Amino acid sequence: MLTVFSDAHRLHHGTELKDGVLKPSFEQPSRADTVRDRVQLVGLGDIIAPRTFDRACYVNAHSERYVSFLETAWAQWAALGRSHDALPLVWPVRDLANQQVPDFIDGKLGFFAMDAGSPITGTTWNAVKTSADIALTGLALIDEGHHSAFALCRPPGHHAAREYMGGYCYLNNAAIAAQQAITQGARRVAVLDVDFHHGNGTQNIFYERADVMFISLHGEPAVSYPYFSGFSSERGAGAGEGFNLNYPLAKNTTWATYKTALIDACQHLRDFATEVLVISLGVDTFKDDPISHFLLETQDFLGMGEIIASVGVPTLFVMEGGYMVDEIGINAVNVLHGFESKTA
Ligand code: SP5
Ligand code: ZN
Repeated sequence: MLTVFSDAHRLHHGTELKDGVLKPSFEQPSRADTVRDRVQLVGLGDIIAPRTFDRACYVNAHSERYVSFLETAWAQWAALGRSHDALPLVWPVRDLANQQVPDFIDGKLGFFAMDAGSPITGTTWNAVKTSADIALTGLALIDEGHHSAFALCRPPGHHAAREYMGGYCYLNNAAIAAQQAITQGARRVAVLDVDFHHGNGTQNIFYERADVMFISLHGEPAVSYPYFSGFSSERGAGAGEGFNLNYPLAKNTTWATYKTALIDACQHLRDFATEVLVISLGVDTFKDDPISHFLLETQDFLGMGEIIASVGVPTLFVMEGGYMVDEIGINAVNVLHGFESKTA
């Protein structure tokens, strides 16, 4: 399996509020480098650089004004003499939800963000754009006949919705790739999200679509970020009704329970007759992950890849979360090895 990777991810390293204190983010550059090192060590396959894509490929999954905001936010922030990470501090909740975009950067940041977990620095956009290009390059490989590819994206993407960032995510790499597959002629595409956190952004982007199915397995909203989405009652709307499936799972979920949900999800993907499968591959379901509370073991990730292979279609793996830096390389590559063991 080919891996698409770029050093440009190191241009993004920000801060986040942890227990009320601003600290270096859990989502740090060593994550992607650790996964890359593991890919190399076990000889998964060649590691290639991303191609560059037209801006229109991101505007397919996001709105024009949101992409423009991401491109220009730092310049507006820095013009005020600010040098620390740009972070929002007020949000358009419920009765404050006027849909007018403010002119001032502090208002813009709140309008286009779901939380304060996605800091913008002077070099963030460069890393974000390259991360999306990595996913699009992976999709191009699938289009050119590869049965699978690994888009080693960083920053991650699945919390980023059509018009907002959040949860360390800016552009939704998996959604951009899925939309690109549709744009290039696929009739049915699916995104299966195995990150510990609900893929609220991907759900948002495809909620009213019957041509892109979205399925997510994640920590139940009552006790898991992002708290406000991921309920099993969220099943899509309009033409998309029935094409969005959520599997919220309890705290301390182990492989036995997870596996049953995953097998069920994969049956839905086969029933849908998806032509291309995009996996939002987070490995923060690992038992020692510092911000999550599932109990998957390292060998369980092999089983995860084997079950995903049972869908039997060309599959693009897109890196999302996973914060136990020592283990994320082993766990992510185990999924890929498990997949290959059932497809070679
Ligand atoms: C892509 C991805 O995995 N994003 C995750 C974003 C999670 N952000 C909020 C984390 C809050 C964690 N607080 C838990 C404290 C545990 N001691
Ligand atoms: Zn996650």
